Amino acid sequence: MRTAGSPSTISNVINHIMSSVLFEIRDQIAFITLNRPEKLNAFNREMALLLQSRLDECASLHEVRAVYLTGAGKGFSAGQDLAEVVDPHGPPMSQLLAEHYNPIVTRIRNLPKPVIAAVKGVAAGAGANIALCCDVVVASASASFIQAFSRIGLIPDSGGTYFLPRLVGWQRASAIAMLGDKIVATEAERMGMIYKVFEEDVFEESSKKLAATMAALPTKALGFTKHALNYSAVNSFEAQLLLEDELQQKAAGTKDYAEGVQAFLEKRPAKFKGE
Ligand code: T3D
Repeated sequence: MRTAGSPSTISNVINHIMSSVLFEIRDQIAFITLNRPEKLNAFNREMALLLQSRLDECASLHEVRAVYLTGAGKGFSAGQDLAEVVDPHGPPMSQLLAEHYNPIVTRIRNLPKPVIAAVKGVAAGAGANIALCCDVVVASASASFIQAFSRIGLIPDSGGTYFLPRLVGWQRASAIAMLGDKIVATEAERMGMIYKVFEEDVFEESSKKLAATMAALPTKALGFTKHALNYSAVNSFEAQLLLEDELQQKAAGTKDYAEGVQAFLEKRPAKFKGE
């Protein structure tokens, strides 16, 4: 096990515990935990910038083959810390999207590794949309998703107006975004907003098992798949076929492809290394 910024002294231990983003690498999975539980993990500037730097580490570290993003305490994240937006010393509105949320969702989409959002409790505002931009979103039975923006006179951000209609269709996205309804996990699963709901008592174990499964897959091929899916939203059919061709050539050049084919022919499970 490797813990980035491993605590070695008492003050490091305290810093680690008090950090607004916890980070640990175990069994090739980077566990990122939003850690302001007393505020339902609402984002302040520190948390937004720390999350970005942890995602950068996930991109650069070869040993990381999947990312597991979750929240500490009873919620995933309640979005922007609203106390910070009225704080005269807080970041101005002009910084919030440009320096906080847009770089976070862009990093998640551009990370060539699977990112699993494990949502327990509430995911609201930017917290909901950061979860929804992840590759696979799973939730505990008591989780919920709220496009809380209209409740305070804002519009869905953090990619919400991009991902929501693609996930659940225009009509539902339009109603959910405007009404700011609380969508419970089972309903979110039924409408395709999220991948799967796990019962409360098995949520942690099941969601981590899913992350482990993804970390053992051919990482480069998953990265290329993610790239292709990113472009499928904007490409023409012809352009998408060309992109698939280009990425398939790259996938075919990986060691994991050679291993996958060999394992099939030898009738044994493949041992992928993410290379
Ligand atoms: O200018 C901009 O804001 C641009 C940026 C936009 C991005 C956004 O994300 S905008 C959307 C911001 N988020 C919200 O509007 C959600 C606000 N929170 C809520 O509506 C409710 O807390 C929830 C529906 C999410 C959960 O309700 P509940 O009853 O389970 O929990 P609670 O009691 O309301 O919250 C628990 C504590 O967390 C509470 O603190 P306290 O009273 O115990 O000291 C509450 O104030 C705090 N908290 C929850 N959300 C936020 C928050 N504190 C600051 N900011 C929050 N967003």
